[in-house]
Order: sequence, then structure tokens, then C-alpha cells
Amino acid sequence: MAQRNSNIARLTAGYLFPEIARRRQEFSASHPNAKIISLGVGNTTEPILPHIANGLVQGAQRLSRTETYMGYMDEGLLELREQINKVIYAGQFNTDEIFISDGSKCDIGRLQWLFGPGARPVVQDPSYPVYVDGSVLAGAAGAANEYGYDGIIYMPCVLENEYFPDLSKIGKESLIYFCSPNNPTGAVSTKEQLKMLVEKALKTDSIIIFDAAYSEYIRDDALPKTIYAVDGAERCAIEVNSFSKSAGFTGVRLGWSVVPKALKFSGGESVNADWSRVQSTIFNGASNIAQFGALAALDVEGQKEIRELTGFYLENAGLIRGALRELGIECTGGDNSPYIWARFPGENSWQTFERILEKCHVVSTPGSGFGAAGEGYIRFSAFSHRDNVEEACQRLKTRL
Ligand code: PGU
Repeated sequence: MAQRNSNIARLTAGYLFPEIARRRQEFSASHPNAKIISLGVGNTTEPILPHIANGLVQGAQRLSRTETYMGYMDEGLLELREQINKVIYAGQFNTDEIFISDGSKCDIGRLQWLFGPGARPVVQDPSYPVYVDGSVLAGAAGAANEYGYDGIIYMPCVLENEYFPDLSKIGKESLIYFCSPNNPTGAVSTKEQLKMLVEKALKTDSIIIFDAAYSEYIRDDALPKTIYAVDGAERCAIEVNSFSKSAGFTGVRLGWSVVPKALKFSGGESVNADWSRVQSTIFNGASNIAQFGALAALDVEGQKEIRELTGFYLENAGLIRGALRELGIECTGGDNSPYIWARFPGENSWQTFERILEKCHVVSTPGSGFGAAGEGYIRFSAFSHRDNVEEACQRLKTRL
């Protein structure tokens, strides 16, 4: 028999969201009449709006005609890369610095091939589980310890530091995962804070993987939507983003990464050239239908629809936060992000998760699933139908 990858054996728990789904099912089996509402996984629920949906339809129809048929397109549509550059980055890049993909989670997994087992991962704690679990899979982490994994540096982001970490923990030649608007805390870093992060990365010869998956939720114009709003970021940062949470493409699958040519490894080699090599070796390009949907999402009408859809989820977030605050529960997030991060002192996160499920029949996400510093917190997702959010708020207010 072929041997198992020993890195997989090192993972301490199953992936967070399937574990939540398992507990939900277990509860449902023993309470068949309970109408369970999910404010758990960040999965979009509302239909794709008409203009963007029409882009997808047009994309599909192109494939049925000889003149417009397309097959493999490893690098992605040139027109789409041009539009991303123009609309999101004000023309800051060349099209060969933008890579189209099937989503940011997949890109994060593949980016880890660039750095391999020698990477020195640094994460915000709590953080989106893929940064840590993916690092373990890539062999860039050691054994599990009481806090997390050996070899991974955790930077706590808690109420006391207003969810922006102490950067002094970042050592030489680190690989820093950073997410803003943040999943799960909902905190958004200011330009000043990102400037500090970029300065630290440049000083320590580190590379940042900046996850901007929720950038379209930013309503405060003073807050940066991309790490490249900071000078020098093109020399130390890769950015990943996607249409999942902005246009409702969670099931369509379309994202991108920016890997500037100015970015070099410690030995001076081009990160862009290696990324191109990795992508062409283990990825065969994103769906061309999805790419036509993305093109529609980037024109004037599509941008209006993105604002409308993200606005809807932000209103949900406001309702959830309002209900929690009425109960005197301390919480953050929800104004420029679709997540509410709520503190429940006196019990651990899984206990709170179970209590909310049992009393309110509402599924949430336990903060400890995002890292040790998330213990004692619960994440509520705003991705749900409005009537479900209203009902969930009512139940939280009356039964918790
Ligand atoms: N980056 C962040 C920070 C995310 O929260 C998510 C989704 C992604 C990337 C994935 O984006 P794609 O472009 O669709 O690949 N987070 C959700 C879904 C759970 C999951 O495992 O991805 C969440 O509930 O945290």
C-alpha cells in the first residue's frame, strides 16, 4: 500500500464547517420538528442579480457556437484581467500580474506550494482555518501543541488590541496570512495599520498573503479595500480575492490572485514566475462561463448589483448585531463585513454553540474553531434570507 501523507495525520480536528454540519444533523435527528436557522457557515443565500446572471447566460451560450467556442484558458480571459486591474486596482498592475482562478480558498491552497515545508507561517488568531490547516498539509507546521501547531506564529487579535495584532512577533522571512475585512472578527484594518504591516514585512523580508475576500463589504471610504493601497505592498504582498461573497458566486467559483512582478523570494527569484509555473502545472483555469459572469459583475451595472447584494447582507448583519446588543452581549463587526463576533464569557465556544442550537435552534460558528484566541466567542454570519434573520433575532432575544 502507498503510505499516507504524514502531514494529514498531524491535523488535530476535522475541517470546522463539516463538524458544524455534523452537529446540526445530530440535533435535527433528535428534534425532527425544530426549524433550524443557519447563521453558521458564510455561504451566500440570495440569487445572483439579473445583469450578472445574464453575463453567465451569455457566457454559456458562447460555448454553443463555433465562432465563439473556447476551451482551456489557463491564464483567464485577457479582458477580465484588464477589467479587474482597472476597476479594482485603478490600473496599477500589468495583466500578467493578475491570475484568474476558481476562488480564493483554492488559490490559498495552491499558493502554499510556492513556499513549501520551509515556510514560516504567521497568522492572525483567530483566523480563517485554511491558513493554518493548509500550512499543516504543506508540511510547514510541526506537531500540535496546547495552543495550535509548532512552527506557526499566532498573533492574537482580541478586544484589548482592537483586533489588530502586535506585529513584533513577525520574524525574518515569514509568510504572513492577513485578512481584512477579517473573518471571523469582522474587524477592518485602517490604512495606517496596513502601512505598519507592510513596513514590518519589508523590514523582515517577509511575504504577506492578503485575503481581501470581503472587500466589497467596506462602506467606510477611509478604509482600504486592498493591501496595494499602501506604497511598497507590491514588493511584499500577494492578494487573493473572489466574486463569491460580492456577486454570490460561492457555487459558480471565480476568483483571482495578484502577484506583482516586483515581489521576490529571499534569493531574489520572481514569485510571479513561480506562481505562473505552479498554476499551469496543477490548475487548468477557471470556468469560462464564470469568467463572463465576472466580466458583467465588473461593469457599471454589475457594480451596482454588487453594492445592492452586499448591502442586503450588511442589513442582516445590522439586525443580528442589534439583537445581540439588546441582550447586552458585547460584539464587533457587521458594519463593513458580513460577520458579527460576539463574546460569551463564562463558557467555552462549543458550549455556547450547543446552547444557542438547543434553545434557539440557530446554528452559529464557535470562535475556538478559528484559533485559541477565539475561545469564548461566537461568529454569526449574515448570509441568510431576511425572514430567517428576523426569526433568528427574535429567538435569540426571547430564548437566550
Ligand atoms: N477567504 C476567506 C477569508 C473566507 O472567509 C472564505 C470563505 C474564502 C476565502 C473562500 O472564498 P472562495 O473564493 O469562495 O474560495 N469562508 C466561509 C466559507 C467556509 C469555507 O470553508 O470556505 C466561512 O464561513 O468562513
